Amino acid sequence: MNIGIVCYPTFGGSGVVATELGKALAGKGHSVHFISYDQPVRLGIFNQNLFYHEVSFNNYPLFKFAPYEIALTSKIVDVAKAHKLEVIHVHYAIPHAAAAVTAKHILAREGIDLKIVTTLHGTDITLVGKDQSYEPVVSYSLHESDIVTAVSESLKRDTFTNFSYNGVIHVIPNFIDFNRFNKQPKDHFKKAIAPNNEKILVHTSNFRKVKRVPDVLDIFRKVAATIPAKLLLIGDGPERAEIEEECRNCDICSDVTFLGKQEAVEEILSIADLFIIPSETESFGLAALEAMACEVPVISTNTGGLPEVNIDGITGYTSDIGDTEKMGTDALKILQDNNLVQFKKQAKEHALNYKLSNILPLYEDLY
Ligand code: GMT
Repeated sequence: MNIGIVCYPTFGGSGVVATELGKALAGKGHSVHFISYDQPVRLGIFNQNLFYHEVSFNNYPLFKFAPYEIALTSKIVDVAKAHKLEVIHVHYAIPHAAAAVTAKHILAREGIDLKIVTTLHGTDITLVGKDQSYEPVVSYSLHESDIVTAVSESLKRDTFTNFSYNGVIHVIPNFIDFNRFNKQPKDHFKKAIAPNNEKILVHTSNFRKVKRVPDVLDIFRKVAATIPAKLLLIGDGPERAEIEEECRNCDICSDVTFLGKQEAVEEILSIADLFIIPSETESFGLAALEAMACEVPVISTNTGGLPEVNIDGITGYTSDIGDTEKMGTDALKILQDNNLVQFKKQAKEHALNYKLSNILPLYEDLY
């Protein structure tokens, strides 16, 4: 098939899922055309079936805000006509779904039938999308999409609660490419991070408020007060500078390392003992699943789709938002040597349910 994929090109989960999906579809012989304002970060491979079309536009002094959605719509129309797209699959509703709907209507006037698949990822529904400034357009775009999918049961419920949409929502969870996310520990790297065999705790995020990164430090402080431990913080975002500054002046400073944005997260996860994700809301928690694939148990909140991914007492533990006391206690429980091996095994076992070969056919069936 000829498939267009619209996504954010950044490190965020929706862009990663869209890119990995596109690469897998190309691997199965589909022609896949990415449309975005930048080359998606994980696209960096050559494949004869993969194409990238950049949305570019002329700015003009009159515009306070450059009209990206219009430029995106025109690019979808152009690529759909030139490459005979049958489906346009948009990841993250805002503004991608609305652009696809307008493109579909434009093409219909020329007798071209472009089908829309809209995949909801999280904040497009739970935080940003439900705001009055977006809700009517998102609801309309869902109605006009041919297929709507959500990455968890929780996100499906949130969509029905927050939007005037009563159509079908297919739940297709995110997936893992085990060729990449597999425990491959590099001893020299582990030695450099934890020279005295300290336990290694990891957190990955875009350092937005919703991720509650200060809770990660709180949990780590509790762990480090009892056992020798190191904390690695991966990613970057608006909250990082302030948190890093605070951390520089605190008691655990020498055991905490801010690594910034990293391409090869699997290498870091491969030496980790525990992953921490104490988010306020998380529709799925792909970062947690990537950790579990590398045999890393998870301490998470019990919000949104997290309990679907992190099974309480099996792959780790879940707690109420902000209950860092319990999260610290649970972290220590997991890190006890006689428990850790079992938790690691169970984390990997559950992650295997989300292997790419289980999930890819679900999307292909919908197309
Ligand atoms: O976490 C973010 O805010 C980024 C966002 C995105 O769209 O890139 O992540 C959302 O989509 C991911 C992929 O489906 C999910 O794993 C994340 O849980 C979800 N984030 C939230 O719901 C906060």
